[in-house]
Amino acid sequence: MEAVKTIRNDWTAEEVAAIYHRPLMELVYQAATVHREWHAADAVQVCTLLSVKTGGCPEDCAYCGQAARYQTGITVQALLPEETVVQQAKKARAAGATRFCMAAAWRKVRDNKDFDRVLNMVKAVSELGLEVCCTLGMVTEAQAVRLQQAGLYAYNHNLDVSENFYSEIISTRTYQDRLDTLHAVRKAGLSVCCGGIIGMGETAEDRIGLLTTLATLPEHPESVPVNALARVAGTPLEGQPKVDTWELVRMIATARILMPAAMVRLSAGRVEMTEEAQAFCFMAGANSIFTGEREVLLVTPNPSVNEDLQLLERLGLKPLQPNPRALSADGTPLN
Ligand code: SAM
Ligand code: DTB
Ligand code: SF4
Repeated sequence: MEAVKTIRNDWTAEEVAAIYHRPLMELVYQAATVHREWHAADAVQVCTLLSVKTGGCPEDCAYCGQAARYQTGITVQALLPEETVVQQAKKARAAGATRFCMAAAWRKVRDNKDFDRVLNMVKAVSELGLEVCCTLGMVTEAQAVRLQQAGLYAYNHNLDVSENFYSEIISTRTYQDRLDTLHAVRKAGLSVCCGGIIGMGETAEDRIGLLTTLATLPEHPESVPVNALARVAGTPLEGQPKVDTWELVRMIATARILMPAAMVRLSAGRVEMTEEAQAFCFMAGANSIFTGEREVLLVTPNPSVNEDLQLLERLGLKPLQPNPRALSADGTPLN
């Protein structure tokens, strides 16, 4: 790795493979070095996730506990009232969160009353000084602009896997659909949150393919969630083996080296990880986690906020301070 602070969008799959396959200790050392050049390596952004509409989703994502077609036993929940969401956001802020992500089990955003309600939620939560993120499925540019004007900071839409492996996991929307949504989000001036999942039976080549696609987008996502599959009983992927820690560390370290300015989020799967494994992920360049008093992500378990804050303290890490751009969230464009 050269020490100069340059962002590259022209990574080749060969270069990415060479990084990904480096001897693990060397890879982590290099990623940790990049992390220190670009970020305060002792700061971890604490994000809180809230499912504002749960289950009953028409899509067939093979990993997902919220797809209506799989018998996963979750409680389906219609779109929450705005007051409930604001209460949760206040609690999250009091517990140290600086980013609040609202997720809906929708295929796509529709221009209806529910979307109007989400826009009101975005406005109210952004007024609390939180970075507001939404993940609502596919969006058009016009919808993304409305979200941005309501005070949305970021939009999450994952590529999930490599283009080659994609059809093994989802058939109800295409890879191009996902890229189109990312393009719309970017054009609307929103911060882009886009990453993927490991542990679904993909090869190292697939992981390298996903990382290459992310790192060669015209602009890197500002936020890259790296999820370890949360295995949900009733989904086609319920029987997958648990993700190997070193594979997760490799994925995080490579993402950190390729996209040095991004926040790399250690997302799903932490509940099955030891503290040592999580510490290695932070060393490899992860600088954000999801936590909250509800101890769930969307429909799967997550560590408690107290455990998490204690872990950060033991490791000498501290929750990242609020983002001043989010504090002044009044619908003005980023930058
Ligand atoms: N329905 C919207 C969509 O699919 O874009 C938004 C919510 S969806 C839950 C957001 C992302 O969470 C997915 O793209 C996937 O990467 C991740 N995710 C969902 N279920 C997961 C699981 N069981 N394990 C790991 N990641 C998961
Ligand atoms: C992302 O990449 N990870 C978060 C967020 N985006 C929405 C969600 C993870 C979901 C984990 C499984 C569940 O609880 O449903
Ligand atoms: Fe629906 Fe999103 Fe789950 Fe896919 S990941 S089934 S789109 S909620």
